[in-house]
Amino acid sequence: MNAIIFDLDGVLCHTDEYHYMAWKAIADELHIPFNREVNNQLRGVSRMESLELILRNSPVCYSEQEKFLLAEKKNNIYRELLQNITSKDLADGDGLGLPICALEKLHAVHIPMAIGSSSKNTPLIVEKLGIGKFFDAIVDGNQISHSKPDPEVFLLAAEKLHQKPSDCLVVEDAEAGVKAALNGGFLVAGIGPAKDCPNINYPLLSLSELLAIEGHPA
Ligand code: B16
Ligand code: MG
Repeated sequence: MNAIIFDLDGVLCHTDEYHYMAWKAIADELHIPFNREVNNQLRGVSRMESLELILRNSPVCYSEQEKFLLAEKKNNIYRELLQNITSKDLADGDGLGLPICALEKLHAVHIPMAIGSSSKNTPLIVEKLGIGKFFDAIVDGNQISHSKPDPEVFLLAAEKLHQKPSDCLVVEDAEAGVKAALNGGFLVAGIGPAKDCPNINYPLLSLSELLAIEGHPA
């Protein structure tokens, strides 16, 4: 592998927890059952598609205008939570700071790296965490027409890195993201809930394990 494409929410940072909290607030208000199992189905899925999945558990039929307002309300709650994020929200099972350490080591050996996220809030999150300097390309929900499991976000990231998909490793926490990467012909490492997804190339307990992947120049 020549390059790495990282998912953002749930891989580089713990903002997946804030997505959960914001959707939970909306679901509770609408008296729709919502738990972590339902939330796991929303990982990597766009905001509007996430709302549709939640509303499947409601007997009420919402108009397009009502759905738009609900999605906007969720995003406002989410962005409010994002105001407080710091480097403590960088994700790693092994403890605070390790992702920065792993990113620094990968950056030091000049491995091209990109972010491939469905989130339209990517620019705010990257700025708050101060991790933009590690990446040669950032592709997010603002730049794509088709959300994961469509491979568009990763294909665009590979193009920006001037790499073939088969030479890039995608790191994902979501089933939808793993499917997107496999659909695009990428190598895939699964972390968190995606660790046990079928057909992944590498199950990861922490991002620091990327440094030990066979074939890596480090
Ligand atoms: P936003 P990722 C995804 O980010 C999240 O996993 C998913 O829960 C969210 O619905 C989606 O971004 C859209 O996010 O509402 O901020 O545009 O995992 O692809 O980095
Ligand atoms: Mg994710």
